[in-house]
Amino acid sequence: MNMKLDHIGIAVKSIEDRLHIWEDALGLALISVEEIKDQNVKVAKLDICGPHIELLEPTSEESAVFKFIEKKGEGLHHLCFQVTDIEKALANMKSHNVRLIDEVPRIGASGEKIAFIHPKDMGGVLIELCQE
Ligand code: CMX
Repeated sequence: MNMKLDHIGIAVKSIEDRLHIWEDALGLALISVEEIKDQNVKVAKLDICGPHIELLEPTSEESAVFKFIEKKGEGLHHLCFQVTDIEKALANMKSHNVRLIDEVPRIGASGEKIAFIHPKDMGGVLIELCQE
């Protein structure tokens, strides 16, 4: 299946407090900072030549990222892979008994199709699939 890394999501308590490490100390270029209301997160995108890093700051206690930080602390939250046929990719995972968080793709912030796969069936790593 045709698949490439789209982004790496990293949970942070505060983008303002953490951005300088990634931008100034590591030297990554900041692409944008935006709020994704339906996911209750603020996202800072940093360029890594192709894929990007997303710093994810929870904007409410309802946020999956807030819960994650409460339980595990800041750190790697998810990997997102770009696929050419998201429905086919989800059907393939289901046929391998992998638990889907989204049985049907939803529409992401930039209008792309996205779906999350449960970390418990992925060796503890939350996976997002996206299709432009
Ligand atoms: N990576 C690895 N494990 C994770 C995880 C993550 N990101 N999030 C939760 N887990 C683990 C928890 O540690 C917990 O494990 P234990 O049972 O061993 O304690 C288990 O999964 C269940 O977690 P929970 O805290 O009880 O939370 P829920 O079951 O309510 O929700 C999940 C977990 C993954 C289904 C939910 O977070 C979800 O639907 N995530 C997808 C959406 C999302 O993460 N959105 C934020 C990012 C949005 C963006 O990038 O735009």
